[in-house]
Amino acid sequence: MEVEELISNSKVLRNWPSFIIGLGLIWILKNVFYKWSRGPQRYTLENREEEEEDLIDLEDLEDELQPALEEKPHVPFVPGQNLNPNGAERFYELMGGRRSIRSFKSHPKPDLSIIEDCIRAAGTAPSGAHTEPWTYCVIEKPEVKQSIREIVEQEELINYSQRMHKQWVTDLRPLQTNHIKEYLTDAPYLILIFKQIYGFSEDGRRKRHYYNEISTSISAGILLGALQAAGLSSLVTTPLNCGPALRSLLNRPINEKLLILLPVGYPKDGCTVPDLRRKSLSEILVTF
Ligand code: IYR
Repeated sequence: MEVEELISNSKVLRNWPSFIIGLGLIWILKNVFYKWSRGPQRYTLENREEEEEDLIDLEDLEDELQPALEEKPHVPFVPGQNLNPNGAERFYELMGGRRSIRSFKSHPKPDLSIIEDCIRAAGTAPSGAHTEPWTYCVIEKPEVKQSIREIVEQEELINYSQRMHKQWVTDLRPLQTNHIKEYLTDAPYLILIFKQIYGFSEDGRRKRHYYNEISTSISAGILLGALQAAGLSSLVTTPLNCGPALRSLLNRPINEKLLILLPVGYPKDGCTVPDLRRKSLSEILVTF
């Protein structure tokens, strides 16, 4: 009885619908005012980054703005020689033969100089404002590969059993993958590709790295082409949740985020791959 009396006496409780509408209006007005007082949102490329930790506040000292590159006269362009009129067709044939493999043999171990040449090729990639925001870590020491495998397998077990949606695990069934990653210790080389979300200028100040993920991905694509041209096989992996642990294992700085972990080498004898087909040209090309 007392509670009912309290309710009928309380103006707030009796008029709860108007009270809630009032609160809603205040909230809407507050947001409108906040947006208006902040002025137009400046588009910074850092805003595009998905990971929250990527959002970096680089101070702009407007009166001291200098380009990161030296401002100097342009030089004549030397066009690439198209030595081979069938170059594109031959390149397609080369890349058409590329497959991701999950079974590598440890021997023979390709010469490190071949890997270096491939990474040199990857380093020719275009990048936002020519910032070249990539770091390639090449691992050949068995004990480092073993530590990487332990980190990845531990996370992948959780990924497969808890983090990945059931549909995702189901979609992967035809690829016959699981959390056991023998290739991480079998492959003679692991290349860990890091995107640098920002860099440093000579005076130690932070430097913006525009489109760092796209730039590093283009560079990684060129690496795949170079490895294929060198007769080497590779597997593009993006192990979920392993980036920070792998970065600390390799003592890489905080501005570097793992993008791709790429085992490289030769396929084991009897290595098999999923029976896949690629989209035809008409499925991927639209002309106007
Ligand atoms: N990273 C896991 C799962 C995986 C995810 C995708 I998407 C693939 O194309 C293949 C595997 C793994 O490497 O097993």
